Amino acid sequence: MADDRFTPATATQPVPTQPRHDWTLDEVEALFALPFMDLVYRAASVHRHWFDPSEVQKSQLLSIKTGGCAENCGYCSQSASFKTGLKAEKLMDATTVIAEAMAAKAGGASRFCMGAAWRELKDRDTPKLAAMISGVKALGLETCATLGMLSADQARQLKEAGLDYYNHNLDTGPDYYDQVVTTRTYQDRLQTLEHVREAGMSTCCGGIVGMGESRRDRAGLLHALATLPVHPDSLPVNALVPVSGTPLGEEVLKNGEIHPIEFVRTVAVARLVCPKSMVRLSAGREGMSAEMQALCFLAGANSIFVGGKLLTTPNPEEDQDAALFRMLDLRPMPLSAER
Ligand code: SAM
Ligand code: DTB
Ligand code: SF4
Repeated sequence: MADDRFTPATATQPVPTQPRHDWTLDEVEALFALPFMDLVYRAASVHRHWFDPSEVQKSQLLSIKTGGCAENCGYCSQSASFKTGLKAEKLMDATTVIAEAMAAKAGGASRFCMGAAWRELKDRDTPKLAAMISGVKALGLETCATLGMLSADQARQLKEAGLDYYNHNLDTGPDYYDQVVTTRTYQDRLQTLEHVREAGMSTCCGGIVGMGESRRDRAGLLHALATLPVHPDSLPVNALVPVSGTPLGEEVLKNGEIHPIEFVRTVAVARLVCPKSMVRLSAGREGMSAEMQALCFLAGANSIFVGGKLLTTPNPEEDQDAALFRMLDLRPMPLSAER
């Protein structure tokens, strides 16, 4: 009897798995335009070449300094330029931060990220940051911080204190960037990333989807990331959390959010163009169905932020994520020391 199985074209062509740095913007946009099933199939194939698809890293965030920020990022609850009703708070003590990190570890997090609403780190705050970082590192957690722009020297000091990753996002594609923020340039961001790499730290760099940008802009963001001298070790894909009072949040509240399938496409393309990066399904999970998150994990996302709060906005509660992990047979990625 003849074999009448259907063999899709994607199953007969090998999916390239090796990292590349010579992507063109058109090539990245062409990935977005693949038939959805082919795109997810390819991304899932690349994902399982480099990672165990059943493991998802749990990362916990803490806002160590909240609000009153001098930048005008049009999505952000913490910018002093917008009335969002957020109460500003000063920099936390190292002991409080370390106690929070212990609780995060007890809850199963293997990574702890400290975020401050600063345009840039000030030298006078660096010793306090160093004390926090070394205390968190001593717990055996992977350490990450996001403190705005860094000088080369500050980056070295943070590395010396035990900082593994520095998060500094490009946020969007270069052509849409001036619709998002005007107080910091794309070049400023690239320079901080260079300082982070030069200091020997891993980079965590991604952006936000659903700010009214076009698909070409989303491709522009991923193209910018995939053509960096070193791919980001960690690539957060945030879905805009619309905050009332912010210009971009108000737009989304009026015009509606990005379609979930387009978001999944973005995750899949991120996996394809930066195959070895940890792709983080970051802000915006609170509004995502379990099915949408499952598609994101299938398409290559392998990290989430856990705990009921991100920096200032809500995130799914622990029991909800525990149920999600059970439902999808996912395991939390162990601490690197336990791997
Ligand atoms: N102030 C530092 C900076 O921006 O460099 C660090 C903190 S900032 C909150 C870190 C990142 O969170 C931003 O670059 C942005 O990508 C993301 N983010 C902030 N507000 C968001 C929102 N409402 N929705 C989605 N992502 C958001
Ligand atoms: C990133 O790209 N996403 C996280 C982390 N880096 C610091 C932050 C998301 C913040 C979401 C908005 C808020 O809670 O204020
Ligand atoms: Fe400040 Fe960061 Fe918010 Fe921009 S994203 S306003 S830099 S806290």
